[in-house]
Amino acid sequence: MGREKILAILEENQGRYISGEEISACLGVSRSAVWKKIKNLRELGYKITGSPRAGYLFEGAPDLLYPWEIQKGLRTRLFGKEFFHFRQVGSTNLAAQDLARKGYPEGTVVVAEEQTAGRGRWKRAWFSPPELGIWFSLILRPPLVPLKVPQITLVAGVACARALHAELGFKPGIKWPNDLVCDGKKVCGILAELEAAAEQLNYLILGIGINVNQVKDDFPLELREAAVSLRMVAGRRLRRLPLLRRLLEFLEEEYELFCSTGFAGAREKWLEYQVTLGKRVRVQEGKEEFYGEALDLDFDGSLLLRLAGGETRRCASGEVMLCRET
Ligand code: BT5
Repeated sequence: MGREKILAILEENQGRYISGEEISACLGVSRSAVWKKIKNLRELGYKITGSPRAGYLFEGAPDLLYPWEIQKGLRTRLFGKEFFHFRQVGSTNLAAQDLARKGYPEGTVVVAEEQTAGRGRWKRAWFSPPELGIWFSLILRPPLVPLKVPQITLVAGVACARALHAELGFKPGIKWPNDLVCDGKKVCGILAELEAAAEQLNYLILGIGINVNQVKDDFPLELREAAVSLRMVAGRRLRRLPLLRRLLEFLEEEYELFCSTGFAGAREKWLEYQVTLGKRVRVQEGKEEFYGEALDLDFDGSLLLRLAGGETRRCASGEVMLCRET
């Protein structure tokens, strides 16, 4: 007996008691099999009250990112069809890498309620406390040369911004290349890691971390000024399940568009959400640091800057800090 079937019956009867007999008749299994399933669902966090006379009362599902919950009503062709869920993992990017090496297909998703060693770029740490954010990675196998990977991360930034905008009604900003910010504070980070041999891309892991339900005190001191959660912006607690569904839908749409028609479409949308251009910025590229004005996003995804001396400089990777306007 599948978990989905008993859940479907319980959900259909949400808010009213349904007897164990009725469930067992519907499913064609014994009452003790039903009882075991119910026990298992409760352990997974589902609220199901039992009464010896009346039967079972389904009162709600937990806001956990279980595959069978995400997949319910998920309108994607590929993304999220293979779906791994962890209560706790070191890094979803590393778990996804393992799966990619084992041959798991494009669109495979790894999600964790908590990461104990969440990673940012350049070996920085990503703070990923239990059940308060969406920490996930996607396996991609794009037909592209490794050189185009920075464009995919920009495309992912656009997809996330559009998904949050559509689902929550407010518009996050994109800071080059692909941090999402609200009121100047970081709400989402994206980390792309790839394995390539010569000019051939084997796979790309796209890791995305979104702060959803933290309140200010949930952030460690060193992040309190620079980080924010969607809840802090929206002013209410949010359900993560519909958000993750939306993210996967927008990611698939933008990714397919990018693979079939190139970067131009995403670039236009990036420009609609960006908060970097026209600003004075400090750029750190390796050991080099320079100041300038962010002028434009080039057609290959690089940032074009006008340096203090007047010359133009292209920045393909690096860290951009917006300077405070005085
Ligand atoms: C990023 O790096 O922004 C990429 C973050 C990617 C995280 C996802 S979660 C799922 C997947 N699995 C992983 O292990 N990682 C990916 P970067 O631009 O280097 O930013 C890192 C910096 O952001 C840190 O040095 C902190 O200053 C700050 N930071 C750390 N945790 C944060 C959080 N939860 N919210 C906002 N800022 C944070």
